[in-house]
Amino acid sequence: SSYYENYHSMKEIYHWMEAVVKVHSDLLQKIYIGSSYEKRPLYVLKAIHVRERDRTMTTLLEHFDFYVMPVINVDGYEYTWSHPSNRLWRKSRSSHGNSKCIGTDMNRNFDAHWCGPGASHFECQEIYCGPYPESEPEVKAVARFVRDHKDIIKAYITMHSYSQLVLFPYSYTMNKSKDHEELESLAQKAAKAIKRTTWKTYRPGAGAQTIYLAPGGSDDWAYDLGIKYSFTFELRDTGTYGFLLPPREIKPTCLEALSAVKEIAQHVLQNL
Ligand code: 0X9
Ligand code: ZN
Repeated sequence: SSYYENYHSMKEIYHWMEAVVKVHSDLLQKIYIGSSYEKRPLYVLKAIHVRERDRTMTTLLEHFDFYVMPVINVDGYEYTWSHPSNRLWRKSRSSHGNSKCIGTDMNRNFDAHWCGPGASHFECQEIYCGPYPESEPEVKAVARFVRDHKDIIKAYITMHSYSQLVLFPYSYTMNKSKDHEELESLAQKAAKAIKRTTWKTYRPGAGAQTIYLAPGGSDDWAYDLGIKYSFTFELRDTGTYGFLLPPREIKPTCLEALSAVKEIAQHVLQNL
């Protein structure tokens, strides 16, 4: 089975990034945006507009560059491989002060109502917000990259698992954002695109109203920075395998996620 039908170690992912930018040097660039707590490099891939076979992709790539960061939590991800009994490790691998527990929840560490209700100040919790906003070098690197490009970034999408949801701001408050209606209808369109692609059902909704209050997330932070089209995809499945999705489901999950990304990009293009 192919590369895209399996999970890979960090080492393999680094080699893959190196290889794809080499093979597709005319359409891909690898951008170094910083390093992790354990000093691993953090990369963003930039897809440059070129002629494509797929008609909608061609149109979209004519108008937009796509920046993709395959892995933000490089240390945590590596740890799930080197310590297989911790396959479900969520947090970073940083240690602050003299705490007996390791790791900060990166999706509670952005500067968006940081550490309000739905996050924890306690280091041993899975939703530990860290000692201060952007305390994690990985979060700081992403925030800096997005901040530095905020005038050219038209949409921000962060991929998580699991639950099959298309979420939009806010997650830090139950209140609706000022773009609630537009984002809700766009999330609905994205979910419909997924349905057409693989027949899977994804539910659209504002984060706090749909799942739970969760401050310090990258989507809310990007939205408040002025990036209106900000989404979190919670990918497959709905609980049968949960975080341990079988490799055979990776490819269809990518296909349906891509169809949702295209739907969002087309909407952005119509509303430039
Ligand atoms: O809780 C989270 O960070 C996300 N769910 S997960 O199970 N993948 O951890 C949901 C994120 C929704 N958006 C924000 N909380 N901002
Ligand atoms: Zn997540």
